Amino acid sequence: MDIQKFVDYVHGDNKVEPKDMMPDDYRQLLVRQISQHAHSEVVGMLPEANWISRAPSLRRKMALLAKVQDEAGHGLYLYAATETLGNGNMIADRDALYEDMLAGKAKYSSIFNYPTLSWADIGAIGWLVDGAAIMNQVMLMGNSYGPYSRAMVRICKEESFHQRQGYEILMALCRGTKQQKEMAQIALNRFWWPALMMFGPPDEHSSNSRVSMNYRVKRETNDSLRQRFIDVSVPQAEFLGLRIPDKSLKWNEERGHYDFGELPWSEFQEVLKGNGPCNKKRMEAKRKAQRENEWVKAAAVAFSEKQIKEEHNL
Ligand code: BYC
Repeated sequence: MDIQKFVDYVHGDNKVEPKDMMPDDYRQLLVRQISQHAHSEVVGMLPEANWISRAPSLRRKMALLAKVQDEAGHGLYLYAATETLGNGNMIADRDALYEDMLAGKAKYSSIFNYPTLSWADIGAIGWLVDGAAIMNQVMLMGNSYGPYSRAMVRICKEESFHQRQGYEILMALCRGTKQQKEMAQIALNRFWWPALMMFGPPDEHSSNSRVSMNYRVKRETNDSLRQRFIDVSVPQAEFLGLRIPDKSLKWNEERGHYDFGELPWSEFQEVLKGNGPCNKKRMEAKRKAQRENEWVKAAAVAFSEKQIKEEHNL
């Protein structure tokens, strides 16, 4: 296959569809990234689900429940998009990919290995984690693979509701009692740096960026998205009356951006190795769900087989 022709095609803003010819490393890159993205959505349900039964009002509970359900839906669209890439050489089967994650062979976003210790954390997740996800996913709406790009359009619409519900939780806390505002500040202190690390390692250590940008999967680098996220988040924190926990944070008139401090990259590496605060707990919860819900899958398969037999008089 003529790789340069393919690269020119995607750089002309054309979409690649499942049955089109594509380079093997493009297919491989997409299976890796989209499946990791799907795993992030379904593991990402856990920290927030922790607070559904303890939400402070019926209204908050309904919104959180809907948000967590949305994340399951995002996982489904993304696993379905990944499956379109399977062929004789590439396994993209959802069960196999999921098993890889449970076995620690496939990654999911580092951010979901942090605990949710207070209700304010649910606000911080919506504001910062969904906010960072949107920043990345708006860029991914323009990625070259049709099914992934279309999944992103729908996901971004839902994520913007998630981001607002998180920010609104923090607005209520910041306008509440002194203790409530303190709780919001503590949540920001704990989630700020992990949220910035969602964008991935610095560009010089990003092993996949060069190929990804060449194939128009990524259209912007990790560092440029991180910078944009910081630039939009600082005034949002100021509006809440909260302080970003970074002594080096300063507006740089010349660059037209905020300067910021060094991220805790050794912590990021530890989380990726499985040594974050909740890595083990998250995988245990998913393995437990897999075991306990096995009968639901078996029942659904048995029922569909029975229906097929009846329909075809077998
Ligand atoms: N965490 O070469 P790089 C959500 C890995 S969920 C863990 O820059 P790439 C939500 C990376 O995989 C939204 N690993 O990689 C859900 C690579 O390792 P491998 C989640 C990370 O792919 C529920 C290595 O580090 N969003 O919104 O070019 C509730 C080198 O990195 C991370 C997505 O998944 C990380 N943070 O760029 C609430 C977006 N960062 O695979 C909210 C889709 C890097 O070579 N993914 N690594 O072994 C992407 O856009 C890209 O994969 C990344 C990384 C920007 C994350």
